[in-house]
Amino acid sequence: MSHSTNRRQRLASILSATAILAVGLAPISAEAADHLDAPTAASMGAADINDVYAFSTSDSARSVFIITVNPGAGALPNSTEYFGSGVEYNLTVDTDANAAPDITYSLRFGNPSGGTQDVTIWRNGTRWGSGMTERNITLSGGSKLWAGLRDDPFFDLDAFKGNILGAENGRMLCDAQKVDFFLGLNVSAIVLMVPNSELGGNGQTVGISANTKIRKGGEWIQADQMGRPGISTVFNNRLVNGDNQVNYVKELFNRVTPSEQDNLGFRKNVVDTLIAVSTKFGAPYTNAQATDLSRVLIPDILTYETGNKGGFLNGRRLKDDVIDTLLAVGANTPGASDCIGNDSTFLKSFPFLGTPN
Ligand SMILES: [Ca+2]
Ligand SMILES: [Ca+2]
Ligand SMILES: [Ca+2]
Ligand SMILES: [Ca+2]
Repeated sequence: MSHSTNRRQRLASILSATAILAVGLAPISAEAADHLDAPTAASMGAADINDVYAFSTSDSARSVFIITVNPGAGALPNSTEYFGSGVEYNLTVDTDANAAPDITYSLRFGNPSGGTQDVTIWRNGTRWGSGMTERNITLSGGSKLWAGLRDDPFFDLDAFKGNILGAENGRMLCDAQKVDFFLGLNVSAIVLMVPNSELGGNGQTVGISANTKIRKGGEWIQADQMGRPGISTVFNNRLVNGDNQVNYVKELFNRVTPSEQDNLGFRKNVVDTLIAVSTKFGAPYTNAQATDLSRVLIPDILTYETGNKGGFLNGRRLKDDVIDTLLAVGANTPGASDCIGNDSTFLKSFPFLGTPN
């Protein structure tokens, strides 16, 4: 398939999604790792976290954290190619396994001007550095920041949602279409690289989570949050919440902190989904097995051992096929796959993400 044909098909697919989003008649079929995961987040791409990554550099000396926002940046409705100037972007690190942040990196952006934006980063409330998007920013202590437009490293969740969760999008695992919805689309990305000494040294297990906040009535209100990929999308679903409740549940998930999730019933959603999906695959989990797994998945925090290059579930590398992993876990079926793999070419060095499409 030529590049231009591919491009046209992509645009056709985007246009049909646009129509769905515009009229709001059908469930959004494109919600992915955490792209477009709830109505409020989907209505403002700049505050809609798509994915969170945490991985080791090849020399195991530094750790890289990435947050992507703006699903289909500039191509899908409600998204732009810029960060929101009224949005706070936070990446939190829990260093003592109590699900409460010990380090918070916060970023804010100025209005776009000439294709770039001013960016400022704070560490635990203290201003750490500033610069411009689309270029490297050197921070004290050997850390580095980059923010700007990049290729979306995520690959598909459409078939998982259709086949497994009954999202009525007509997709089946490994079907003939193999629509990789976010192929050829961009995101706005924040890339922060820190020496492992910043996180307590090598071999430290830390918990990573991201959230966005928007300014409303003089206060910062949390608009989105995520840790591991697909947790809200996969486990807060129609199957276990019903059509009427599902959006309420997804909105609530985005507004609370990870440590509040268990008490609010989100772990029960995980247990119920694990049992329903594994039963569908003829390999049903017992209640005890599903409960054990739910204690790993909630609170929704991406655990990562510094210096460990193993990849998901240890942190998350850009190329990791996290949807296949979630499928295998959900279906209690090792090796299960949606037959869609990584579609991006990554840089070998900072800022690692592929160049924009
Ligand atoms: Ca999101
Ligand atoms: Ca903590
Ligand atoms: Ca979310
Ligand atoms: Ca896959």
